[in-house]
Amino acid sequence: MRYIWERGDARGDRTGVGTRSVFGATIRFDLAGGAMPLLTTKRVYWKTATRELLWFLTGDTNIRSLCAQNVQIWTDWPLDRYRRETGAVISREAFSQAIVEDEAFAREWGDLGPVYGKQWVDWPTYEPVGEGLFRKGAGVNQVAEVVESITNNPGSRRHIIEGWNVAELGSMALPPCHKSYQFHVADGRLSCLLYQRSCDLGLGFAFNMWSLAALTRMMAQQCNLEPGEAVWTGGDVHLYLNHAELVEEQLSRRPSGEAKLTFARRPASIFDYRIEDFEVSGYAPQGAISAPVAV
Ligand code: THF
Repeated sequence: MRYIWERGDARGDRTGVGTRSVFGATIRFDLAGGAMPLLTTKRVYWKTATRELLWFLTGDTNIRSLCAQNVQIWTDWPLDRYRRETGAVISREAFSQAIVEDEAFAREWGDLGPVYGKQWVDWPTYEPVGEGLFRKGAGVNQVAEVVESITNNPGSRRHIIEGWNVAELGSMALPPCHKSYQFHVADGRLSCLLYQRSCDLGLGFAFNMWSLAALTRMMAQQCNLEPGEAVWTGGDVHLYLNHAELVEEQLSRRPSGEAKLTFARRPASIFDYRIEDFEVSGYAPQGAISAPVAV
């Protein structure tokens, strides 16, 4: 964070906020013994991040079920579109409430397009039915296939879950940031490498790193393997210029505590985890710091 803040390249960006950024960075974190990469120099709402991960695994791309759990991390994008297209003056709270209470409204305004969940568990396929004609084939459940391949062919170098569906990028509210997960088995341990094309180090990173580790732990549990390493690689890794307070405050703090994750049970499949299954101990972070998200 200090390196990027002091030495990163100044770059304009899509959101207009402006960033300091480095291109290409890697972090390795050993998950042995249940250790989790959970930032301690600010409080990270790991349950929110976990609810997001569980939502991806359901294949849902509508924010309605997130809003119903008061998870608002995706609300700003549909809200922005609603305001732009209708000219309505509406608070985030009122918009989120309308999404929860009004199913038709949620259908019209709450969907993000074919983002993570859709690609992870229902990547579309097409079958030729005649000269230049295609019909929709069965979707590919990449997550289920990776559980299968890790179990039956652990040595494979193709345990990949990909979010970057080139043909569908245009209909997504936002193209995937954490776009590619590759799993790896060695010595009875399961590791995972995430390639994230773009990383908001001030806000999203803590969530993305937690989710990478949580997904790796869930996969390991399902495949009867020990947790290995969570390897995170970022493309454009940046700090938004309006995160100055967050950055200065975090850099002035000392890390405290060490989070560990245990599972309350072994769910029947990778798709059956509930928030109650995640038990975190030893997490003793410093206070939360709020910062605006660039939309
Ligand atoms: N866009 C930007 N600019 N940053 C991101 O981190 C980001 N994401 C997702 C998609 N686009 C992005 C959305 N994920 C928060 C956390 C994750 C997000 C978006 C926002 C956030 O505001 N976190 C606060 C509050 C959490 C809460 O509401 O409880 C925090 O303090 O951590 C990266 O995947």
